[in-house]
Amino acid sequence: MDYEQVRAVDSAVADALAGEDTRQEETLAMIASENHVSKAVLEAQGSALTNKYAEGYPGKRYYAGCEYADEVEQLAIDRAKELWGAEHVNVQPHSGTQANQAVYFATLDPGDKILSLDLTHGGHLSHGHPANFVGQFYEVEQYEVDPETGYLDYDGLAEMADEFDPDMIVSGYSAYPREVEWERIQDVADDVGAYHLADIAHITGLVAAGVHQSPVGVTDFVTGSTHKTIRAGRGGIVMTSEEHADDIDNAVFPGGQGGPLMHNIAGKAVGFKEALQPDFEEYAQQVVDNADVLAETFADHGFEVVSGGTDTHLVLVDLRESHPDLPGGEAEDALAEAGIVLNANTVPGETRSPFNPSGIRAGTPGLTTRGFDEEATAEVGELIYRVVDNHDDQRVIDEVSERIDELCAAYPLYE
Ligand code: DSN
Repeated sequence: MDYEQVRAVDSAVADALAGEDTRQEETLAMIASENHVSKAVLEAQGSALTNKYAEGYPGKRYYAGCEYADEVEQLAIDRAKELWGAEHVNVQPHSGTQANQAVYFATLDPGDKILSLDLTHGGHLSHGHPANFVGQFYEVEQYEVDPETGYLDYDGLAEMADEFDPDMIVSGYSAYPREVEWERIQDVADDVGAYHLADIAHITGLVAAGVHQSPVGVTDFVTGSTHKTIRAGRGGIVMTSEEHADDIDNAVFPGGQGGPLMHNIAGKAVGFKEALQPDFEEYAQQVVDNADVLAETFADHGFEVVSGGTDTHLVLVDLRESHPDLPGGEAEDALAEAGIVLNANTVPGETRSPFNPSGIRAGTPGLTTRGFDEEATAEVGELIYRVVDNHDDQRVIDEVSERIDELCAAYPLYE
């Protein structure tokens, strides 16, 4: 985009926006939680709906002039119901964390007990980290993955639930590469009489496309964000049954938010329509196929891949075996210099600081949106290994950077 209007008012912001466009075009976005939305979603998010207050819900607003806001929000709701097969959907949460907040607020009292996965094992801040409001308002215990296999320890989770007697069990993760067996966790929740929240923020698109099993209709609540594998722009979503519909709607508004971000809800509506097209299933399958190839390539070169592979869109590498002196943050920096943007990540059994942990996390949603297939992704896997293995060799970083430039030009983003 040329940002002509912005430039006329504010050249500093116009320069930064143009710089970001170029950065996204000329580097590979491999942060597993990121993706690239279509120009249609961008346009909807940049629309005049940003001006509109629409507190309330379609047909029942606290402001006049909501006829188009109603139309857009109802379309987003109806399309989400069709995509995920949910009885009730709330599309107003500003983010995945605020979607989780709504579920806690609807179901728990301060001091109630939450059982969730530890952050360093793949959980999310909003599942109960002490620095997050969840860790401070509720009593939280955390389960872990099996240190040997990297898979969820379902039996350990059941034992912990038995002892801790939680009011809420949280499943769904930020850095867990394997398929989640929602029904096994639901059985545990049933046994101890706890609610079950499945946070599918990372895998919304995979679930919608049927390439990962769905928790909808299995767990009490499903939350997600709308800008990751589903490509519908920034925001959050809550799905539940009719039984909990009013409680969730009241917890989102007025419980936790004021006016909904109607321009973002327009983006969600457009992105959901795109995801309802037949080619979205192909996209989601390709995301998983590409991640599988990436994991294989890493393993072939000697990286320790957590859990030995992936069933999803992400691959987690524990660098401690192959590169014991290289913290994830330094690997992240060297890769960024070469044009491969991913993030350092904690790994199960983490021994370093969360600010400079022992692993790196790589995702394929962004590459796949650009059109990368398995062959192209395997090449990226090799380039990643090369940079990590030669992180202090500027010549190698420059060579890889040149190849990344070629790949970005061959798979353009916004033509
Ligand atoms: N912070 C995001 C991630 O990178 O996984 C999740 O919200």
